[in-house]
Amino acid sequence: MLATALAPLANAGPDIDEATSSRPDAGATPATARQVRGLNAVGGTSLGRMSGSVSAAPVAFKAAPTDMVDMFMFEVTSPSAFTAGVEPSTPFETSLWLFYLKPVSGGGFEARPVAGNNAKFVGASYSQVSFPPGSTGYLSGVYAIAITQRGVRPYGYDSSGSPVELFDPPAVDQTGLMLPISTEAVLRIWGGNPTTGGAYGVAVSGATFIPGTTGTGLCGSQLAGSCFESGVAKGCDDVTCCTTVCGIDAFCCGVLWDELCAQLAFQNCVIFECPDPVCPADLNDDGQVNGSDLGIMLSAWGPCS
Ligand SMILES: [Ca+2]
Ligand SMILES: [Ca+2]
Repeated sequence: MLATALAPLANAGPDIDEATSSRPDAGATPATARQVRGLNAVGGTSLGRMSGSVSAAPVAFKAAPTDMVDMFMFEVTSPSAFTAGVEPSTPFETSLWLFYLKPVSGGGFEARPVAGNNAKFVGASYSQVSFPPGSTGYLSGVYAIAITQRGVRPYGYDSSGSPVELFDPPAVDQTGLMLPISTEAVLRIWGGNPTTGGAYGVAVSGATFIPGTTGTGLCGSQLAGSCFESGVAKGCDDVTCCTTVCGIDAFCCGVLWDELCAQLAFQNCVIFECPDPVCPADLNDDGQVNGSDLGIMLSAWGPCS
């Protein structure tokens, strides 16, 4: 009994939900995906479960569809050990889509197809995806999973800009991995006509939170996270704000974008545009209420003489 009690649980890592304080819905592309990261991720905390919800939203061929796709970005530590499986209690028919993320010049990533699945077994409403058996070209690194209702599929563009399938069609019985038609193809849009939706959970093995050393020190790197939230990376996702804050405190780009850096962002990056003609807090009359006005107020702070 003791051995049983001490046995490691499968998927024993911390959970991640699609919603953050600043963004309630995981997007459908790498630029808008929920990044699985957090302060407790330093050192590579294992990822156990991803959760969220998708809704019935009949929209065909949209780069950023209404909530019929939720994408998560995370670190795969061992491609051969990686699996992601929708929980059987998820109340709608699902598909899972695994993408390799290729960095592109200028920042960001292209999502390239790896594998998809509709049904874990014949008749299953839920999906499970892994790397294609025998594939050796996939290394540890940042990957993305998208969950959709079944029937929603990812597409690239052909040379004339028309949508083309990224994956082979599903088997008649919906089981097995759908493999890429071309591993060089790039996710551009999603198509489908989902009529159901609901809350889902996806159990994950062989993956971790994105480590804090990924995308280090790059102002504007989307891996760096929001300027207004503490994170595990150096820098933040807005180039202008990141440059401003790191000019004040080099720690934010040199070591870690911590809570103090997020506070500096609030103090120096949030700009309230003043309506004409009067804005009492615009002390220097430059049309904005920002840190400059706060500085003027603070420099005059104290007892009247
Ligand atoms: Ca969602
Ligand atoms: Ca979504």
